[in-house]
Amino acid sequence: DDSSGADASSLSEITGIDGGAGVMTAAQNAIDTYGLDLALQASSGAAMTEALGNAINNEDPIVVTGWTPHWMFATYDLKYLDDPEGVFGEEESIHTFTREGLAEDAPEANTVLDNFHWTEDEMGEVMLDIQEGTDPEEAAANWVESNQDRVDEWTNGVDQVDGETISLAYVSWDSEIASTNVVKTVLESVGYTVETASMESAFMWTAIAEGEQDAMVAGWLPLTHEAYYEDYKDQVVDLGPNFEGAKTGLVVPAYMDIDSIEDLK
Ligand code: PBE
Repeated sequence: DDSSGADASSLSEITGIDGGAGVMTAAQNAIDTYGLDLALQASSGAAMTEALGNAINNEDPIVVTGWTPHWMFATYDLKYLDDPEGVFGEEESIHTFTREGLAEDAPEANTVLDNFHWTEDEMGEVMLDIQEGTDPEEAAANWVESNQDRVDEWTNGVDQVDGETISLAYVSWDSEIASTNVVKTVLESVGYTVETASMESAFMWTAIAEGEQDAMVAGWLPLTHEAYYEDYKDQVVDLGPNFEGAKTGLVVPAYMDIDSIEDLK
């Protein structure tokens, strides 16, 4: 039987990402709620996708903490496991947050950040380019150059500035590497000097709340970053969604013999 390698019963762990990610909290909730005899293995987004690629090469069973938007759905044949208990929530939106006072201190940047909004296909182009080996800043610059109409919507009515600095915090998740670099490129095109800083999830939220960083485009709501949002919502400014239709969950290769988180029991 050559399908035995895809047998979920031989799984001992969920291949996770960084411990501060909301999808990790949800995955632990799934283990508890469904009574799964699986360990949640923390690593990083890059290590998770590497493990996924290796498993797929061998048609081995694997279950990962996944999310959309992500290039892995374009590269591999994957499926989300059904979540009848709703542990991973419903559809999510990715929100842009700034520190308090940015609208007064840097109104042009604030307008660009407020206008920034894109689709799964658009983000997907940048993500795939990076995945195929292009440097993130270069992939963002290429995308901006070939999507000038879209970028014009975000910079409409924005005056050029004279090199003022804007800092953007992000976490090195593939989706956020793409969005943060695109926003950086667009802010540079209106004259800002943009510094990006990659950090853990919790630090990203505190850096905005404490005004150490100006903005981030990586706030997943309502569920994924709920705990961070509850802690900091009075100290940050929510500019609303920059992406709608995001999702998190447990993801497996399509060749696996299961369809629901319940089948992991
Ligand atoms: N993610 C990607 C993040 C938000 C962006 C789903 C891995 C998280 O779980 O916190």
